[in-house]
Amino acid sequence: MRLVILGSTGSIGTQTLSIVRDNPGEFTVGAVTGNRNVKLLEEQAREFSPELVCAADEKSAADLKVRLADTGIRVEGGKESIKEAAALETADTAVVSVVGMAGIEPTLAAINGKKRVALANKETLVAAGNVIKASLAGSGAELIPVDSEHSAIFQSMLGMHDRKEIKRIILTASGGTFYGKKLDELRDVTPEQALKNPNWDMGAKVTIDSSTLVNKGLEMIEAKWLFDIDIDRIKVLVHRQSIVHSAVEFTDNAVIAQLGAPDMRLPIQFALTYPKRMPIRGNDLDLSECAKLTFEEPDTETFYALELAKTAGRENGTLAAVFNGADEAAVELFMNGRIAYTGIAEAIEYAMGRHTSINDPSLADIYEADREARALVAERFGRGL
Ligand code: MN3
Repeated sequence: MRLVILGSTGSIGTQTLSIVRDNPGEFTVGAVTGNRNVKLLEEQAREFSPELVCAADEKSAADLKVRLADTGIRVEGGKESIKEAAALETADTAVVSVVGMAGIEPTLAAINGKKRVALANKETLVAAGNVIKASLAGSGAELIPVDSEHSAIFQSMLGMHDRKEIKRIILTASGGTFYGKKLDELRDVTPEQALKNPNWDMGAKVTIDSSTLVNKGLEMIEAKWLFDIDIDRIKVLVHRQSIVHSAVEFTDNAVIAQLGAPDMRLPIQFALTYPKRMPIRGNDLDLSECAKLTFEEPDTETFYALELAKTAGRENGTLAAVFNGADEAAVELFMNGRIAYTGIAEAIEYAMGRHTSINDPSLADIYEADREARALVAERFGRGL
C-alpha cells in the first residue's frame, strides 16, 4: 500500500512513519508534506524515498530543494502542492494529519482523487462536515477515522447489520488535567499547568483542548458527521484510565467497546489496514493489571464548552466553525498569557452568541465564519487581562 502523509512532521505523521518503518513490504511512501520543519522533512525524505516532498511554507520549500538536490526527489512548496500530494496518482491512502483549517482542502483533494482518507485532522469534519459528506457521496473514496475515540466507535460498529440498530454512541474522555476542579479554582491556571496530560502524549493545542473538554466537544461534532448520528445521541463519559476508547450501544442494549493501551499506533495502523489487522509490537493491554475502570458524567458546569459544542453540533451550519475558530484564537491568547484559562470557554461563548449561522454552508461561508470568530475573540479579549 502506498501512502501520502500530509503533516508528516507532527505527532500523528511521525507515528505513521514509524508504522511504515516497522512493516517493510507492507507500505511505501509516495509523498510527505509539512510546514516549516525542513530538517525533519529532509530526514524523512532520505529514509522513505517518496516521489514528492512538499512544504506549505514557500521559503521552507526553497530550503528543502537545496537540501534534497542530490536525491532526485521532487520538492514543491505552497498550499496547492499539499493538495497535489493529497491526490498523488500512485497512492492508495492519504493520511491527513495536517493541523487546523488547512486540513479541509487537502482532504477534499484526496476524496476527489478517490483515495482512502485516514483522517486525523479535526477541523475538516467539525467545520466542513456538510461539504465533506457531499463530496464523499458516490466518490469512490472512503473516510476512515484515526482519532482513537472515533476509531473505537468505527471498530465497535463493524459487523453491524443495520444502522437503525445503533441506540447511541458512548464517547469516552480522559477528563483532562483539571478533572475534579471547579470553575473558581481554574482562573489562575498557567499554560504550564494546563500542558500536563497524564495519559496521552499530544501537541500543545490538543492538550489544552483536552483540559477544557473542547477537544471532546470537537470530537462529538466529528462523530456526528462520521457516523451520521444526532449529536444528542452521543453521550460523553469521563473515563480516567483511557482504556475503553469509546463504545456503541445498540437497540438490544448490547454495548460494544474497543479497549487498548493508550497508543495511537493502533488507530493509525487500523485506518491504513482496515479491514485487516496487523501485529503491533509492545503496549499490549493486560486487563488483569487494570485495577479498576471508572466511568462518570462530565462536570458540564465547570467544563461548559462541552455544552457549547452540543449547541453548535445540533445544527448543520457555520456555528461549529465558530466554536472551533474562537477556541483556537482563545487558546493562543491563553498560551501568550493574555487571557485567563477560564477565558477560553468565555471567548467561545461570546463568539457563538454573536454569530448568525448559515445553514448548509459553502467552503467560503465556513472560512468566513472562522475568520469572524477569530476577529471577535481578538477584538473582545485580545487586549489582555
Ligand atoms: Mn481523541
